[in-house]
Amino acid sequence: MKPGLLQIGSFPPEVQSQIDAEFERIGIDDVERDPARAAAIRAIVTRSNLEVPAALVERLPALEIIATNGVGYDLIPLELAARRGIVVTNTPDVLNAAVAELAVGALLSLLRKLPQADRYVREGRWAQANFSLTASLAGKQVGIAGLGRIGKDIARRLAPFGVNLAYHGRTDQQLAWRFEPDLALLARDADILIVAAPGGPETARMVDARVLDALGPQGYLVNVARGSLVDEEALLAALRENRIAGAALDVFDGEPDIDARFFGLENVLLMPHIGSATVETRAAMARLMLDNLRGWFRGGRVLTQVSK
Ligand code: NAP
Ligand code: 8YV
Repeated sequence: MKPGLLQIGSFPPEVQSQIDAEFERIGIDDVERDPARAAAIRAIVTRSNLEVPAALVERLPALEIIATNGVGYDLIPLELAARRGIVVTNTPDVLNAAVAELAVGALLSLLRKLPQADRYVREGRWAQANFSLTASLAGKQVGIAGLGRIGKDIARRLAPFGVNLAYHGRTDQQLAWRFEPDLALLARDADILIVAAPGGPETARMVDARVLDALGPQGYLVNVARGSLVDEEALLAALRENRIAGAALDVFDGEPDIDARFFGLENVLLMPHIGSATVETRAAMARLMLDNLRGWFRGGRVLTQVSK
């Protein structure tokens, strides 16, 4: 008999057909209607940008594993899972390159104003006057908040551009790059602040008005982590008043329904949470997510368990 599975979010057809071949999908409506159906659910599959509510987990007495298609686990009730002995898996490392590529691409796009330049040409304005000068990446001071798997991949990709790198986190990793325990000081010394730390209560609003003011009018912010790490009111005000030079944002509070005030700002590059969204990377993530589920149900072993 196939194990019962509850799915949160949607997956591409090729992934969906593998899920459906190996599991009996039980819908959320069934959980609400029928406690016996709820009691047949042994696995949850989800995506890291969607919430797994604690109240839902409470209603699934036979739940053994939550497998997320993503590295972040800020929207999974980890403590409840640990108390219940529910295994939680994610998909680390296989997405580092894609997220790092997006961070570097977004940064270059922000500095060189590529969306504006594209619009300039399309609107026929080139023949009237040259496009305004933009900012170089070479020689800039770059601070990375959260130098983990993705942060290091970003740093390694940025180094050949001739930047000076420093990082912030809870621990000095004794690397060649300078460690800065105070985020505001990292921002003060940086031309570019890149955020790549996990979401959750510990990092909530760590990029606040103080940090943005420290970054200053010549400073750029790039966020490929979670919207929750940035105080969006403070960011909107800083962008509007040109107290920072610009921002490139892949993640937002309340996404996908983001604050519409961003749309009116020219100094912000907006992306719809696409850090890991390449064909190759999403396939690798889905493979790892499925291998975790298979490992659990075939032998009680998973490949990439979340441990906090
Ligand atoms: P990771 O390897 O766990 O790295 C996280 C880094 O953040 C670590 O270096 C850690 O260093 C630091 N950190 C943790 N708590 C901190 C705190 N309270 N203050 C400051 N730094 C802290 O994680 P990863 O695999 O690189 O992923 C990072 C995050 O990227 C994910 O959690 C996810 O939210 C986001 N992400 C976004 C996308 C996207 O599509 N935009 C895709 C994938 C991932 P210390 O332990 O020394 O503090
Ligand atoms: C996607 C992510 O949002 O891995 C993460 O933490 O944020 C992303 O890769 C998504 O969860 C893909 O399913």
